Formats: sequence, structure tokens, C-alpha cells
Amino acid sequence: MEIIAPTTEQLIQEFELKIASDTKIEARDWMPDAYRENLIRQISQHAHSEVIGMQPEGNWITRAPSLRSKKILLAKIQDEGGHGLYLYSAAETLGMSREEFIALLHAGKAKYASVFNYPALNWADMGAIGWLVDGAAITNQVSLQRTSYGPYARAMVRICKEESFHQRQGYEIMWRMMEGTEDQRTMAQDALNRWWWPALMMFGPHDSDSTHSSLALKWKIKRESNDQLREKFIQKTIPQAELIGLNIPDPALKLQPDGTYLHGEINWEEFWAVVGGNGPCNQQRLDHHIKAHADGKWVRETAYAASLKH
Ligand code: BYC
Repeated sequence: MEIIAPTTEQLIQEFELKIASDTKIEARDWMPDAYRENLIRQISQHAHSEVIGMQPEGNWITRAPSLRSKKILLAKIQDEGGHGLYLYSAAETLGMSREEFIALLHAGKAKYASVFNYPALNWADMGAIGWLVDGAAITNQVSLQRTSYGPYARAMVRICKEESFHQRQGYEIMWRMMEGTEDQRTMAQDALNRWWWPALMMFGPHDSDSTHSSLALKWKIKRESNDQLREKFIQKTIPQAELIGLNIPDPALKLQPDGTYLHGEINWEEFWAVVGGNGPCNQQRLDHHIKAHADGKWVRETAYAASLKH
């Protein structure tokens, strides 16, 4: 019996039907090139963010104020490395290798979240990063658990469970500092002042300036838009700050009769400068990754040689 290959129109129709019925697209399924390319870009950049994001906190492991806080911070940073691994693996199912992703990162062609190009100056920053940066990340990633690409959606489920622990450990640091001395309260407020706006920038440009959103939303790669997710994060985080006596560093903040807050505008010039490679720590973060990758070459080679023996 002659097998007739489906036409491109039929393949597109089948793909669109799966998207419409919320059936996950799997690695071996046919998919439009633009869908594959957008996923490779977003997932690999997401993986880079997890791994580069280990640097600001990694710097504080040796200076944690107690054994308890050191153990928690170590576990948290190790989780971020694990998230990077799940995400590189999910991206590799789309036909590109980890080496290629890393080469693009080192060449400055692949992005990672702009927030990690700001310095972590003191212990209160560990609180602000966990509470705000992981808090923003979860808001986005809870939504991505329903992304249309199966391997990405499944990676998100585990990542979200771990991120929610990270958010709480950060909030606990802030809360303890707010219950401490005047100096500790000042440090906590200062950390919030420095991390609030970069955390809001994690959600990306306004929907009207977002290049990839319309296709990503149509194909359910993204389930909510940049502005919708940012708004969710702002509205849930302000009461958390108020509960422990912190002030959100936004003079335009105003409580509305319906219980929601009006807020000010992000400095988009700063956002695009950091995204474009000109943030306070861009060069340092990339140089560190390049060095760590080169230093780890013998480990990769040894692991590969060992794998051939079995
Ligand atoms: N930073 O069309 P748009 C973590 C770029 S880490 C830098 O809206 P998209 C953690 C964007 O890439 C979790 N670049 O893009 C780890 C695009 O440029 P390209 C991080 C940004 O993709 C350690 C251009 O601007 N989470 O939790 O539709 C310690 C136009 O943007 C940023 C994720 O990665 C930015 N903030 O939407 C602690 C979530 N925003 O690629 C914590 C997964 C935009 O054309 N990613 N750009 O050159 C996403 O959900 C989406 O990629 C974004 C952007 C919402 C970020």
C-alpha cells in the first residue's frame, strides 16, 4: 500500500488543532520552523539566566551570617544550576546542542535575564534576590507550566516547586532583618530600593514593544503577556513589603478604591542599556562564565571518556 505523506497545509492544520485543544507538542512532532526557533531562543536564554543567575548569590556563600543561612543559600544556588540543566535538556530536544547554546552566550549573541547584571552588595541582597527575583521568576514560570511545548512545560513544574522555596527563603531573610536593629532595617530597605526596578524589568518590554509576544501567545508558548505577568507580580508583592514594614521605592504608588495599586514607569533606557550589554556587571558575568567553562573542560572530557567505557 502506498503511503502518502501529508502536505504542509495538513501538517500546519494538525499542529494548530493541537494548540487549540491544549495538546502538548512533543519533540518528534512536526512543528513550524518559527515555533521551533522561538522555543530554542526562549528556552536556551531561560537556561542561561538560571546559570548566570548563580553568580550574584554565589559570591555570598562564604559570607553567610550563620551555618543555617549558608546551608540554605548553597542548596538554593545548587537548585538554580539544576534548573539550567533541565532547561538546556529541554532546548536540546529541539535540535541544537548545549555547546552551540553556550557558544552563542559567549559570543554575546544569546541573552540572559538583565537582572543578573546588577551587583549583590551585602547580605540583605540575598533576601531581596530570593524574594523579588525568584518571586518574579515564579510568577512567569507558573504561567509557563501551561506552555504548549511538552518538555518545557514539564521542566517548569519541578522548577516552580523549587522556586517557591527560594522566594520564601528570601522573604524570611528580609523579615528577620526588619525585626532586627536599625542598621539591619536600613540594609533591607536599601536592598529593596536597588532590586525593585530590575525585578520588574525581568518581565521584558511592554507588550507593545515585545517582538516575540504575538506569535508566542498565538502558539501558547507564552500563556500571559509581559505586562499581565508584571502586573500580577506588582500587585501581590506590595502587600508583602508592607507587612514587614518595607516601602516600595516608587513615588507614584497609589492604592485604588478597588484594592489594586497604581504604580510608576520602568526606566526603559536603563533596561535596554543592560539588555544591550552595558549594565554594571555584564562583562564580569560573561567573563566569569567563560573562565568557568574553560576551567571545566577537563571535567567534561573525563566524563565523556568515562561514558564511552560503559
Ligand atoms: N532580560 O519580545 P520580547 C531565575 C529580550 S532565572 C534580558 O518580549 P520574549 C533565577 C528578549 O530576549 C529565570 N533580555 O521577548 C536564577 C528579546 O531579545 P531577543 C529567568 C530580555 O522572549 C538564578 C527582546 O528583549 N526567567 O529565576 O517574548 C537566581 C524583546 O523581548 C528581557 C526566564 O527566562 C530581560 N528581562 O519575552 C535567581 C523566563 N526581556 O531574544 C533566580 C522565560 C526581554 O530577540 N522567558 N528581553 O534577542 C520568558 O518568559 C521571556 O523570554 C521573557 C521575554 C518574558 C523574558
